[in-house]
Amino acid sequence: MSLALFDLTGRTALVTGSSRGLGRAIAEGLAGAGARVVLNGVNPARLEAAAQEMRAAGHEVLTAAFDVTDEAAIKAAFARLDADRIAIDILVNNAGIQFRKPMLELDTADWQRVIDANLTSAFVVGREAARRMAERGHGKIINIGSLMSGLARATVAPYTVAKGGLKMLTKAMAAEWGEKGIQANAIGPGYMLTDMNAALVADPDFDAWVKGRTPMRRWGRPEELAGTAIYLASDASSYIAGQIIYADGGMSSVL
Ligand code: GCO
Ligand code: CA
Repeated sequence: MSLALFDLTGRTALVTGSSRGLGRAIAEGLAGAGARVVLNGVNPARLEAAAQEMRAAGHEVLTAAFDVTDEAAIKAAFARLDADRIAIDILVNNAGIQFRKPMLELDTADWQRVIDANLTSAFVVGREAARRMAERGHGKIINIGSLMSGLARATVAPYTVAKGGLKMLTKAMAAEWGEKGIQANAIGPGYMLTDMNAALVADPDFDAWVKGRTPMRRWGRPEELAGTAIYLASDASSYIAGQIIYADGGMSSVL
């Protein structure tokens, strides 16, 4: 039965930045396919609330509160997972921030903050997960890039550069970790209806631009990433490595 290829029963997935937005939607999707999920965020209260909601829906949910820009906190979180004998089979590097300002006015500190949160975080968390996946000879890493992994828009340079970097980090992970049984791939969401984009959705001109520029003439819903996440997290993608799948309504493919 081909659908069994998508079954995540018995697997554990850590999704960074998963108390809300795309990360939460991806965690819900992976749980719906049978995975035990470890939610992550920096706000323990918001994290626990999300975990309770998912448990109420019948999912098996743990939480690991840490800041993805704090290497010591990341290492401590993995040490706790080790101590609790929780093996991470699937890592989704989703956590990230946005910061909109033209480069001529952009402080280097703000540039660095976005790069640290969106790109370096995926390397550090990815390395900690991969060290353990390599010992077991298998693992799935899914980096959440963006439409902007390949296309730039004015005023969001550090985000664009970080997302472009995530696409290449995915390929670097594939290059080094494929022989260890670890598959690294990426998802490139388009314009999604998330808190991060709330100001854009509320702007009639920007909303019109997105709808005009997107072949499917609409914003994406976070839950529309679940299927691609399940695919990349499951045996259905057993020979896929170093790829990015754009879930963007076609925006990155057309003028
Ligand atoms: C922006 C948006 C985008 C989206 C998404 C598009 O300011 O243009 O925040 O960056 O978040 O990444 O793919
Ligand atoms: Ca979000």
